Amino acid sequence: MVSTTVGTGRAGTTLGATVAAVLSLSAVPAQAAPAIPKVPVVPGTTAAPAAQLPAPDLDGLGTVLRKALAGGAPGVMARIDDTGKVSTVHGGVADRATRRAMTADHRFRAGSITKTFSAVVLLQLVDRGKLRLDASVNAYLPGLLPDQRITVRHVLSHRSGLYDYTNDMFAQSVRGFEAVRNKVFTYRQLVNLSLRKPRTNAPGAAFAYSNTNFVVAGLLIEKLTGRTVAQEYATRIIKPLKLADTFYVHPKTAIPGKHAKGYLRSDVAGSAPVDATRQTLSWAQSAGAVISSPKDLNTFYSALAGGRLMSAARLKEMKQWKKTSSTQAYGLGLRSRRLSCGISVYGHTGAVQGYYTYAFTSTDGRRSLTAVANTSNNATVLNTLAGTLEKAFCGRSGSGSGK
Ligand code: HEL
Repeated sequence: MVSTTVGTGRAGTTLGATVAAVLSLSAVPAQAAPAIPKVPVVPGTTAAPAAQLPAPDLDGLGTVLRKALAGGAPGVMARIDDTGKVSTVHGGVADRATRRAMTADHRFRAGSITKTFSAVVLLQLVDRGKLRLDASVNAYLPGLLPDQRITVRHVLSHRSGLYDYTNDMFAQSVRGFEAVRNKVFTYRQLVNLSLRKPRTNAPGAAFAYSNTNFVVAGLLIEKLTGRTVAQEYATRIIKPLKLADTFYVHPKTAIPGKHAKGYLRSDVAGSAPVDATRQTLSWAQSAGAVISSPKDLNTFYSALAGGRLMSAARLKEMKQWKKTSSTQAYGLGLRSRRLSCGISVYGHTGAVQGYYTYAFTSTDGRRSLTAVANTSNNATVLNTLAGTLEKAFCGRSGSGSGK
């Protein structure tokens, strides 16, 4: 595991050079935690500027990432951007066949982080008076949905009740993936897969995470702009923020340039993981097909939180949190998590075949973390990776897998 810090801060430190060393270091003694005042909060309400955040705990971050490697991730990478100071931690391999080392500058599939991209485009359209959040989806896409009461806001907050068709698609992880990895769907085909099943709740009545909602978002983007989702991401987000590692290549199957290969764990114990790197991701599109890098996702969420992607009024609406658990909440294409030190961060998670991602930012956007493991269908790694937020934003007082 290797960690470096560049920018205005201290020189880089090396935690260990090989995966073997990493795994043998998993019992690193916990460091003494500095006294950090706890602030009583509800999710998403603490506006702690990055300047007031505890310093990131890079050693703790390394420990969390070692646990992810021990849990079965071939490689891990994390990057913190903190008001100009960049810290990275990485370990393991980006490619199991060649043993090429993982470093924190690899591109990967960001999965549902794409949902924030789609929400940003739609909120920009609200800003321009082209879309109303409380209008029926069918007002823009006549006849699409069987319930006139489903609004744009319901869709972006996962409160529409539209069934998630991926539940059935990936009931068997490898077989389900192989069945769709080269397929090209239209948005309407995906919506129709959902509509074969009853709604999970009445419009607005409950939170029920569903990819179908953000497929509808893609349809709205294309209908309202007359352009493709790829074009809208490019002109509204990728080019203005100069995100050189961020792509939407659907239905092409390759990740351009330097990238980590992604490995899908089989449901069958003892079976080798499947190299899932190449796929159309057509089953997700505007719900999950963005390719990016830790650097770019940190830039993206910092820009979002810093108010550079939409008006203050729209950002406020994006952050109208509804609780989904005691520590988590969902806004519009945006997650909020309250950490053990009382600080809330927001961003999104991603889980597509081969890749797990956490990309979150402080409420002022000045400190951002992206952490990635090139595995999936592995709950141990997914849960372990959540500990990176604690180490990045709570510092040494952060709880979780890093201690
Ligand atoms: S699921 C999530 C995550 N989101 C949702 C979306 C995404 N990803 C998917 O819908 C893919 C589901 C299949 C992934 C696959 C695997 O692990 O590779 N799992 C199986 O096949 C299981 N049988 C809510 C976790 C999010 O964090 O928002 O990304």
